Amino acid sequence: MAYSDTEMSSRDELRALQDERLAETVARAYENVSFYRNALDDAGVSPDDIEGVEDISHLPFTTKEDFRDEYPDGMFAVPREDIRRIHASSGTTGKPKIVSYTESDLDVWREVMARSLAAAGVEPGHVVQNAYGYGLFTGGLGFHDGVEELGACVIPVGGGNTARQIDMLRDLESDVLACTPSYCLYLVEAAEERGIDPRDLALSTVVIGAEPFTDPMREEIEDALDVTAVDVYGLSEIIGPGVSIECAEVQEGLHVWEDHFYPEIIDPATGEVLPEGEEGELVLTSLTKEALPVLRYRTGDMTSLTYEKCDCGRTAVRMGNVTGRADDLLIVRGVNVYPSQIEDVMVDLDAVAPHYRIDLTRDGNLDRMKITVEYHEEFEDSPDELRDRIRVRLDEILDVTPDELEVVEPGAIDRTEVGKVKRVYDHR
Ligand code: DLL
Repeated sequence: MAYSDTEMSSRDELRALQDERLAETVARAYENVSFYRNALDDAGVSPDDIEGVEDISHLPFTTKEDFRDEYPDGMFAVPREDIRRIHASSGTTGKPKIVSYTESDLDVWREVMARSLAAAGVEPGHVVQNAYGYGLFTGGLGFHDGVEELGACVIPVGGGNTARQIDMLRDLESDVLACTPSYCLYLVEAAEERGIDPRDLALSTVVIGAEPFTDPMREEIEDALDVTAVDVYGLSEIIGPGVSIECAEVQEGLHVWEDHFYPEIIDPATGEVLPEGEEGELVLTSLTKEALPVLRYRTGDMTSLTYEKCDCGRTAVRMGNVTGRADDLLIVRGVNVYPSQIEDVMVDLDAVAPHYRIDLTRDGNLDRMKITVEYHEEFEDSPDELRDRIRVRLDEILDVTPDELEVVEPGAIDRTEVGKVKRVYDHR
């Protein structure tokens, strides 16, 4: 069931709202943020040139580097006293990106998160166990506020604390679990170790996001817990979780809340806008943000868009699941490899557990790729034979074969209890 009427508004109504909001956002950013004023002046664009989304491609892109260069608050568009909250997103390198919210921004966030949860099938009265990290990460508080806004009950367990987490799931009969896909799989294992069959838990839905996962990984989660696993997407620079989500009814693509965030897909190499259906880098523009308006932000996330009507009745455009980022690309001996390609073939095999790591090293001038993967608890054949099977499948899809492929016993690969999982270790 839709949370708000806006979700069903006609494409024409939506477009009119976007046109109006984009023009306002550009004017506000130009007036209040010297970074945007300079960027638009350099591009020879005046805010008056932007009458609606039709004109958006005249605007320059904003990048992660811009956020870092403007650290800590160079991108803020309101005075300090109007800011009610600050979050930060720490990348693997460099300074964190600092993001801020006015009261009105927090209202928008609560609204889009409540819509997202409703789309995932969460209802007032449900108990939602929130295992996203609280603190500077946007996951914890973003979900927390959305659950309360929807009128459901939130258990703010946060990340980690796995033993207590499992007790809560069992004793409080949580209906919904919100966490990263990798942590969800870890909870399954930890429950089994404690003699609890995860399928006996009351859970009906898990809302997974914050990191990429492939379809076989999702199937593992759905099977192990007997739930519907719904993909939620978002990023701190735009708001946090709640930029888009799958509807539980159809689960084919994530509805982008387009009255607040305008999506485009570009060719990451040329910056050219790509037509509907083509895969490229997602670019997002905030349409209502006050504290931190963001124009044409290059997310680095690879996906595509479809405007086809969804059977759930929501009119918002859908983006495909993000299985990788433009900068995930590994170049091994000159050949392009995406980690998601490797995950897709390996995890699809029943004998393989959804835990793996990829290590890249350099031997003289030569790149070496090692893949380590776990076999499933129930797997009883020889790991050597499994290794040969995986190798054949990898050979079919990759243009470069791993130099080493190790099949290890269940539990041998380190698990991530807090934060986002890391699967690729580039030691080169
Ligand atoms: O991860 C916000 C979030 C919290 C989303 C909880 C969903 C659930 P950041 O830490 O700023 O924000 O990281 C944003 O994470 O650009 C993607 O690369 C990745 N990401 C987020 N959601 C998904 C998803 C939060 N559903 C970055 N699938 C984004 C794949 C995702 N990648």
